[in-house]
Amino acid sequence: MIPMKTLWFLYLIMMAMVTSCGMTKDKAEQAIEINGPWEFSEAGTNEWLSAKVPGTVHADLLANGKMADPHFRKNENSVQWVEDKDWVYRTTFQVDADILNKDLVELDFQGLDTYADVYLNDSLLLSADNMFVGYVVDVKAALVEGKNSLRVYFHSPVEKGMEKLRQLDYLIPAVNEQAPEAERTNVFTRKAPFHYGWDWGPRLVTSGIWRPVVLRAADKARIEDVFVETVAISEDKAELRGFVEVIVLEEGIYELTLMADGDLEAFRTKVNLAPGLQLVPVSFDIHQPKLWWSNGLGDPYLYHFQFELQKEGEVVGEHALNFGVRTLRLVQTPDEEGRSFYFEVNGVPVFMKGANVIPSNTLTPSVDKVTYERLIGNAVDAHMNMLRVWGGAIYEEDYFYELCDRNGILVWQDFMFACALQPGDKAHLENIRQEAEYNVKRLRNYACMALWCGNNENLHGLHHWWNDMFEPEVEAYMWETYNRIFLDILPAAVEKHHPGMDYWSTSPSAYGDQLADRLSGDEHDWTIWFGQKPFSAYGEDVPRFVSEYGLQAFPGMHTIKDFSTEEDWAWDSEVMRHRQRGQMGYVEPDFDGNDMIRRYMARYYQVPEKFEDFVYVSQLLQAKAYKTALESHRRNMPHCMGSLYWQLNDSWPTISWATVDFYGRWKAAHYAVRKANEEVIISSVVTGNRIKVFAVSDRLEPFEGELKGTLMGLNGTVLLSEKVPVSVAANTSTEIFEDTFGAFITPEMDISSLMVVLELIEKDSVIADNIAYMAEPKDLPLARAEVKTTMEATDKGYALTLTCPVLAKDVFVDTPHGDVFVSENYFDLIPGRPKTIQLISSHSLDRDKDIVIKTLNDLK
Ligand code: BMA
Repeated sequence: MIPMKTLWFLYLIMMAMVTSCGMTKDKAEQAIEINGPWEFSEAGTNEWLSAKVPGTVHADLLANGKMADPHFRKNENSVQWVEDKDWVYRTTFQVDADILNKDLVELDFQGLDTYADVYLNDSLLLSADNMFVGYVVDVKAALVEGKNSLRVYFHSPVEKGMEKLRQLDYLIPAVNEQAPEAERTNVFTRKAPFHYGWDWGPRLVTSGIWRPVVLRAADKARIEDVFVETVAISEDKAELRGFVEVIVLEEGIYELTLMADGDLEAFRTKVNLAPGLQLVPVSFDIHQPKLWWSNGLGDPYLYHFQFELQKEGEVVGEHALNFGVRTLRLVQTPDEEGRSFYFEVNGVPVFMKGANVIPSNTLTPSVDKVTYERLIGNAVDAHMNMLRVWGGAIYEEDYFYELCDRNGILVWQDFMFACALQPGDKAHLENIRQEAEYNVKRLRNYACMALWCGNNENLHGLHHWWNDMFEPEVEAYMWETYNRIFLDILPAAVEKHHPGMDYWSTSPSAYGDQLADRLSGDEHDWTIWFGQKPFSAYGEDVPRFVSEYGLQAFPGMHTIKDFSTEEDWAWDSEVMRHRQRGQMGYVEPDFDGNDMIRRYMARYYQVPEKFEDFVYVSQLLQAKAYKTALESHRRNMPHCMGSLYWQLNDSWPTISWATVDFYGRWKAAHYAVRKANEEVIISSVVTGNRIKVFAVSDRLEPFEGELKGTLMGLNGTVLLSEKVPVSVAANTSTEIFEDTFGAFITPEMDISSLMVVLELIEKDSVIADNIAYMAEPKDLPLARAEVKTTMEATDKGYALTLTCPVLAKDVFVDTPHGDVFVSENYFDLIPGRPKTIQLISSHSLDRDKDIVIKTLNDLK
């Protein structure tokens, strides 16, 4: 019934369709990437090996066979020495007279990780200490014609951090760093916090040139940057304004033009510009604009803007920009409960369906474009319209935001601060200011940018985790530093460079920078998982916007086989304990995420003995949690207007909250999320003998339909089948039905043997469906399920049809190598109703040998 959009090969097609914006190609300006060959060496050893730039020392050591694969078993432990060393990268490059004669010649280091001394022709050019900013240095005088040498000396970030730590007589908390408490240093260094280990990722404290190094040269003038914003949209026009930032090297009269989509002249002006950095204001209208919409609401149309700067008829600067015309705001209006918290796109309140993202690899430069496309593809397939770039990692690559722009995925963007406090010295604060300004400027033109958020859980931590850790004067200093950064420096950077964009000082919090209270603002609902509440708690005291929640599962066996050997295959083996980073000593000594999975499993499922079955049920458990959460949040619309679960992806093959694993394999939960995120869903609440059915619709128009309810036994006996007309309201949740099961459920009946199949019918098609059970899976009297299959070849693989006379619960269709995409999986096969799914496969499959079917019934 649901059109199957998720085909692996579509990622490749998408990739081909996506035109890369990449680096601006200016005719006038020259930009040459210094791409080596580069080599690297441990400082002091003079043993040079080939290196990949952009990259990391870990990836280079791995490529040169000098380091074991940290993703395999417990190898991570054996690579920790890397973080204690200093590393040197070097290359040479040619410069010709043509470049040297330009008015401006610069080296642009777009990402140095992190404490780096850069030498050009053996002279110190730059000392860097923030991986999140680019460094641009004038090198006209330092370059020579012909061969030039570049050497970058990276100091051990851990050593540097320890030097700073030793200067203090107190500790600064950093709860997730995987190091003894007195040796946690990530807060001293403006470097991705998760490199130091997190509760889902390894500790790989990298060094390296992680973003390109580019030699840039310009004559007369150069367009340095632009900023464009949509001020207003009316029926027939959009009003836009902004400015163009020009570096002027030669005074004079310049002409600036802006062409939209090739031939539409949007703007033209003549200006007299003096040498230096100049801002040229731009304002223009677009008539009958094509708007940018978030996924599900319409096309995310992007205009192609081409800015051109001319002097005396000669083009001296160009700048290309793909721009989405849209208005967007975060609406926080007082209401009966507190305040709203919702995003309005082009005037339409939109429920945010999405997830938190982390980097797809700890070694972030190793994440290639295909992986980014897969990541955003997985979000689109699951009907998401928002991703949160969480604050413990990196300000993502431009390609990430380009893909979000093209696919209508809004971005909640954290600044890179998470679960920790910060030092308050002047140099550190100044470093943060520069980082904020740099990244706000870098990302401000993306249509997808929906919110800047100061940090992740730091305010929560100050109140709940670290309140008794400090002497009073240190505590006061911590607060002062907190306020300086999150209530002053960061919002000032947003206001200065991204006017009109909303800033939220911390996630989660209530209106007015207060502790989260569920009455306004956003919430991280960890009462389920960390707080051990039942899944039903997702539907109680529902927050206004849930920006985190989740439950862990094991990745599938194919992935487990990739990182472990058979001897490790037990939920509590040494390797599976090592892989599990969520330590929860507060529950019980030595309690970890694996124990928590098991504990939750026992509440809802019979805990299987066999590891493979345990893995399968862990995924069903997670899917059940996310289905319950999403349906609860959406049923509570418009009180609740967002549901971003923790987390979409993994940074290594592991046991985590992710719904898609490191290799891109979907866990059961991703299928569940896709279904619960459909444009129209029906969701029921069964209490005793009563059922309430809700329809949640993201459509902007109301519609009429019929609700069909079929009460049946798990063995297939139909007790009742009825249709009632229903009206579904636009862009909200509507209760469409409430009744008792009346005579159909008698006191002597075992109601756990019943199920209700709910279908919402519009114009003879089922547009949404769901199944209500009367008992938890562990208490369902499931019969032996003999699932019969037929298989037919299609042009993309195979169509597999399954049938079973009794309920087959949580049907998992698997193939031998885990390289076949199954369009729908982990579904309940309704008694007597055949279901056809697609197997997307590039190789041939034999139904008898290659199709493996597992059901929950098998485990009884
Ligand atoms: C949230 C996140 C992360 C963490 C996750 C799971 O608080 O912000 O810091 O990984 O929970 O614990």
